[in-house]
Amino acid sequence: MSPSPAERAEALRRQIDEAGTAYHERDEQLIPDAEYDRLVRELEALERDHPELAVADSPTQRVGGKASSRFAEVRHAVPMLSLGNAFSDEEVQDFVRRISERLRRDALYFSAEPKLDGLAISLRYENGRFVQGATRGDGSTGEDVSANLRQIAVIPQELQGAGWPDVLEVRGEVYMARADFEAYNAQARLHDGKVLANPRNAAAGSLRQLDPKMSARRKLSFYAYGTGQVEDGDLPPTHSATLAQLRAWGFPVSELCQVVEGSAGLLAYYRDIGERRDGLAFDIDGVVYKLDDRAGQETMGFVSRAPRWAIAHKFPAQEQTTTVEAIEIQIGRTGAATPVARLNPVAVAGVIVSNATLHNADQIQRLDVRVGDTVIVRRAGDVIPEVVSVIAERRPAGTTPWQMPAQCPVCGSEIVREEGEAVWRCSGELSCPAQRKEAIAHFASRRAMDIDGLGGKYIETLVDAGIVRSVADLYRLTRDQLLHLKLVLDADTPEALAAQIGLHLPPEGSGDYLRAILQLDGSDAGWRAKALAMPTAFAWNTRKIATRWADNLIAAIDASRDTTLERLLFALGIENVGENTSKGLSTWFGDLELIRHLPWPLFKRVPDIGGEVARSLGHFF
Ligand code: 9MJ
Repeated sequence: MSPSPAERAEALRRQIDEAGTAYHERDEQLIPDAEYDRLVRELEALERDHPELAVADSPTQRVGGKASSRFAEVRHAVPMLSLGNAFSDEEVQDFVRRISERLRRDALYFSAEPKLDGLAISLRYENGRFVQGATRGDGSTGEDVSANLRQIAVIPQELQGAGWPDVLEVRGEVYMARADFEAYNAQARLHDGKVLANPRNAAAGSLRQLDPKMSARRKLSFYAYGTGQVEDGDLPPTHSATLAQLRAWGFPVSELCQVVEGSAGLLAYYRDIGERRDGLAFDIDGVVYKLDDRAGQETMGFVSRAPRWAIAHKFPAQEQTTTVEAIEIQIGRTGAATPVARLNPVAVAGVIVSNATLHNADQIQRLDVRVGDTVIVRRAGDVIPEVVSVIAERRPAGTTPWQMPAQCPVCGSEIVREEGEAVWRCSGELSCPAQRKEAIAHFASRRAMDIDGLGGKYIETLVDAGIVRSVADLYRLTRDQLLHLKLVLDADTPEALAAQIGLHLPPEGSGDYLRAILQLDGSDAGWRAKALAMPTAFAWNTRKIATRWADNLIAAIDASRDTTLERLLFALGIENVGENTSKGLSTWFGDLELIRHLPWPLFKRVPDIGGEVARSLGHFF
């Protein structure tokens, strides 16, 4: 039975409160922001449809968390509000239409700003001196974090220029730049291993450190985006001019702030910033639009917790929750064993994600990811999706910590870790089919031997069928072998394959049909080998395409015989030998035979080649 609206509202309030308290008071993230937003919206809709369910202490009526008791309380003379959210173009158009109707104006100008993902704070200046800084808290009462804010270099202690009001509260976001976050974690890994989950938690956590010295260890930044109390003095009549004034008084204001017209201008800004997002120095989770003129803002006023003249337009969530179905090992070219989480497929920012990297065994241990866990996965730009954290509250009973298997799942060789190294490796080297496939793919890649057309799936089959064991075997492939390979692999159903190789399939459902299909079962390398050897009568067009591919590939392999020493050395995939080292070796020695027979310590004579690279070369040859 589905819950009644009252029960559902109660459950939503509990979930939202739990997540909100953890987030605002313990800097802990129980669920991704997108899921939090979704729960709040569901509750809002429910309270709209059933006004009798709306209660005064509902999370829909509140802003942020309540002040925690460790710091002195600060009452905000002007409340610190939060922003309503828009998730679609239509919601942005509605926002603009509401203002247009209320103000009876067609041309509307907005200040469009990046929405930083940090911690909102208010800075109080009296007669040009910084006197107090506070967090937002519940919007009316926050925490006095002045001592920690004084550690932030970009926050002025004294205002520059002249003409500031006697009392001026400047509001903005404290955040940690991505580079500072990475640098902090790199240090933490070397020392106590206490790495921070993301830049937002890093910023929030350090502002709420009781010891300002701890706070100072983490490099925080600040952008101003508004004002609070203003007494005995005036600010310019528009938001954009106010930002310019704040900049002149010494506050950092984002260069990305821009004045645009109407919903078309807002949406164009949204797309532009969305495209630049991955390249920014800091995390943003959307953009903010604010009606530019203050008179219009005053007419629009507020609804319970947010101004009617501003809205946050969120980017599609880059994080989602899902469950871990399995943790498997992927073996790379140099044998590195990377654990990969197989996930219950989930859409993240418009792409279905079913695998996420766990980076290495240390990372798994740190996150304590287990099969069956509910996890937060993140996909940002072109990077491989990753598991960010585990939602401990949702762990089912009976799970066990994950352990690196002792043997390579592909070849059965021991998986080992060298002293002081983070990565575990399959010790099978080129006897491991996984490493062999990767080595061959690297050999054929564009910057190496540039053998165009030899994609991963062909290499996979050639290695599985035992036709190619080493890169040397590529040079023994015949046109007919490649032709058959292509025909077999490109057939995507048993029927198509059967037709291509001239096999008559018995009626579907009969035992003979099953036996015939089993012979064709793509999961068994054996059938491929069989099919490769089968004399056939092919559909003419398929054959023509396959023939052209095979001819081109044979030509590309042939052409690669005539390459440079530098490319060949790089193509061999010797550990620690990249393009630069290959170039150095090639210039220095000029001859493969010489390199092959050189006693390894002599490699150290080459500029930029150290002991480790020299040993790798010695080991390889
Ligand atoms: C952020 N987070 O970057 C506001 N914000 O304005 C910007 N937040 C805001 N503006 C009024 N750029 C309340 C919050």
